[in-house]
Amino acid sequence: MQKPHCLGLRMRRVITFGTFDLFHYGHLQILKRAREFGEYLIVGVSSDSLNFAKKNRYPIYTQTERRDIIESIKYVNYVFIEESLELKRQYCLQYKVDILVMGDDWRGKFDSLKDICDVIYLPRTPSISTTQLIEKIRI
Ligand code: C2G
Repeated sequence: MQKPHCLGLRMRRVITFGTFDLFHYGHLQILKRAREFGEYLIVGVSSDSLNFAKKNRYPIYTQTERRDIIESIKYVNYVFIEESLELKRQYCLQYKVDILVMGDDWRGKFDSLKDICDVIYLPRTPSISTTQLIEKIRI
């Protein structure tokens, strides 16, 4: 069967963002489900400095390591480093995205982008987070 772009149909481009530190099952699930909304998935991996500014600590894995891990996931087509939370509109326009997907811990936060793309919040995978993993490893 021919792929949509061979038939002259434009692929639907999906974007999502995240830190993806200590990559875990919840991260895999959001990437898999985000990709199901289109044919091309773009991921913005937040920079180390953005994380430090937001949480006052650096991620366990560097942005290069986190980017390399995300790039190796089969659902992902393209990865870039997200330098600022304020640049979401610019990134969505730059990458010509049709749909922005985020976990529902971000519900409502990106509704202002609905004039340029669809905005979808998916339920988080229960009982797993980077913070919980760090706590478990510490014990
Ligand atoms: N996620 C999920 N289920 C979990 C944990 C995370 O669905 N159990 C989702 C989050 O909702 C998010 C994505 O995985 O959509 C990445 O999560 P984080 O790495 O925690 O990213 P975060 O620090 O929320 O993003 O512009 C956003 C920034 O890049 C920061």
